[in-house]
Parts: sequence; C-alpha cells; structure tokens
Amino acid sequence: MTMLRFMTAGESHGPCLTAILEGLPAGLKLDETAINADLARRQQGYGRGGRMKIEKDQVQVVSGVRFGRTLGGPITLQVINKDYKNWGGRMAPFGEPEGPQVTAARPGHADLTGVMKYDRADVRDILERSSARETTMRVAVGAVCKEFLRALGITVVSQVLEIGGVKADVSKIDRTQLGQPDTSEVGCLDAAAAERMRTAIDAAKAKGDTLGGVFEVTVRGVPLGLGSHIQWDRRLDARIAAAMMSIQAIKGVEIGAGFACGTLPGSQIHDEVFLGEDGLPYRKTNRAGGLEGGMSNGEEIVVRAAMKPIPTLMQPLHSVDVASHTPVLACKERSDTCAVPAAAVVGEAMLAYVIAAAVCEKFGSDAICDLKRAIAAYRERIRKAWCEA
Ligand code: EPS
Repeated sequence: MTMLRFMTAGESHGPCLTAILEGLPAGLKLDETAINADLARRQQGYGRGGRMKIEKDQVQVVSGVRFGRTLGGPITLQVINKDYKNWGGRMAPFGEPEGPQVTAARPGHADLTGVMKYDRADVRDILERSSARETTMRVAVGAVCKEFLRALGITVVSQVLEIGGVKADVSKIDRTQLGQPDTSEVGCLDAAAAERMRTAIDAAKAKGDTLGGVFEVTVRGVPLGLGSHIQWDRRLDARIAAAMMSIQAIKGVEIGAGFACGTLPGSQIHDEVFLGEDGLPYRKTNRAGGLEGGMSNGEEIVVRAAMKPIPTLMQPLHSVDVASHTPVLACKERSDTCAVPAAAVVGEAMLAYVIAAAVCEKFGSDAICDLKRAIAAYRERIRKAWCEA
C-alpha cells in the first residue's frame, strides 16, 4: 500500500461527490482557488453537453486542513451535484424510485456487464457510478497533489494531440506554452489543427456521433530516482500506466516514444548520455519519456493516453434490453460529443497523484519542512559526487 492514497465516492446524479486523500505531509499551504480552477478546466472544452451548463463544480474542504495548512490527516473534499434537485425521485437513498427503469444497455459502457455481475434490474444502478462524473473528485485530489508538487518545484501540464483522427503537428507546438490558459477550447496548441478538431466535433454532433482522441501529460522538475527497478510493483512506469488506464474511456497508454519503440532500431530509440560542463550527465533527447528501469531519470515525464469516444450516442447502436432480453437500440439521455480536453485535465490529476505518492515514499511525508530538506540533501549528495569528485 502506498503512503499516499485516495478514494472517491458518489453517483453522477446523487446528492454529492466526495474524496478522501490521506498521506500528504502537514504544513502544506493550500487554498480552494487552485482546486476550483482545475474543476472549472475539467468542465470546459468544445463538445461538452448539457450537463455542464447545470453544474458549476466548487469544492468544499471538510477535513484535514486548518486555516490554509494541511494537518497531515485525511483531507476530505466534497462537490455538490446541482443536478440532484432534478433527480431526487430517481436517486434518493431511501423510498421508492420514480419513473421508468433504464433497461437498454449502451455498448461500450459498464451497463451490460455491470447489471449481470451485480444482479441489478435497472441499468441506472451501474451507470450512475461508472459515469465519468466521478473524475470530478480525481481532479480535486489531483489539484491538491499539484499544489504539493508545486511547493517542491514540480509542475504538471497537458495538451490534446488528436481528436477524431485530426492530429496536431507537434513540430508546430511551442512546448514552453504548455500550461497556459486554453484559448483553443480543445486544449491543442497547433491552432490550425485545433480549428479542424472543432469542425470534426461539429460534424460528429450533427450526426449524433461521438469522438475520442489522444492527450499528453508532462511533468517537469521531477527528481531522478522516483520508483524502482527492484520489483514489478515499485516500477514508476507501471504505476503511471495503471493510473492513466484507470480513467474512464482510456484504452491505450504510451510513455515517451511508446509504441514507436516496437518499430525503430535501438540507435533511434535510446537517449544518448553526455557530460555537461558542470560534470552532471544529461541527454539531448527524451524518447524514454523520463523513465528508465522503472525510475524517473530526471528528464520530463511524458505520458500519452488514447480515449475512446463516449458510448452514449444520440444515434444509438444496436444492443439488448436487460429486462425483456430482446434486441433494442441503446438508451440515450444526453451526452457529450467529445470529452478529450476534459480527460486531459483528469490525466494531469492522476499523474500528479502518482508522482506525489512516489515523492512521499522516497522522501517521507510527516512534515513538509522535513520532506523539502530530504530532497535538497539527496540532490546535493548527487551533485557533490559528480561535480566535486
Ligand atoms: C456521462 C454523461 C453525461 C456527462 C457526464 C458523463 O452526464 P449526464 O448523464 O448527466 O448528461 O456530462 O459527465 C459529467 C457529468 C461530468 O461531470 O464529467 C456518462 O454517461 O458517463
């Protein structure tokens, strides 16, 4: 079990969403502004649907923080679902449900397998928890982890590289602009590609279809040596892949050159190492994505994830009715045409959590002042060995 852990609770149309994050050091400065800013970023993006006009996610911190500083105990975060007032009759914890049950399972969602596995008659019993609304709390947790990392000089940023087959030209992207407010509405820094992405979303929406895509998350300022080559479950790349894959609708994860590693020869994949004037080793390329041997190597950590299109189609696919066991068209309430820009914000949160957990493991996590000193001493030990030997 990692020293830093979190759990979320709540249904998409239930009264509220909750997360408990435990294991961050005491003394970390925290305020709600940074958390609410990331919650707002997750709600934006071209292609979002009607639900986002109802919700304006705002966090309430109800434990673990006192007058703006963490106490070292569990931090409880809560977001009220504004839509619950329209759903009380269908989502109350007690009483009798109003309205018809949902029985038409959506292909690509947890619906069908969920009702069979959990022995439920109403697909709503499954979809309410499997919904990506749950990522609200991951983003809240991630925003706290990002504040922790920021205090140590580590930053987490993201960009969208592809939507519905429209790819950004990475040679046109100025990576120094990563992390700036998104003016493209699709989270893409290649303006021409962003325009084509918005057109593709409009076209999909007009057809009642949905679009997936690819986003990339970068972590800067990571000390070398997080994670370990020693054991499979201590490898940082493995933990990163699991965390990204755990995000709803993610079907592929790449680190650095990723799948190209299976195509190109070693001479074009491995990052050569040189000695700098200061005596420290450095690399001119980063095809390893900042990870070698299951450990951070001090370069930027670069992770990409592929998101499948949202399964709720306004032009529904063929499926089955879970009550009558007859062929039907899948259910449709409302949906988002594309949520890739939102998923990129969730990706930042999950990567921030994994890096924060690895930092706590390596450097201890009782008091932030001890942790800062431990990192400084570790960096100094390596600097001395290479620069003064
Ligand atoms: C979702 C369906 C839509 C999305 C929702 C995820 O919600 P609703 O059924 O209320 O229209 O908007 O995402 C969110 C609410 C969110 O906050 O991301 C689904 O079926 O997964």
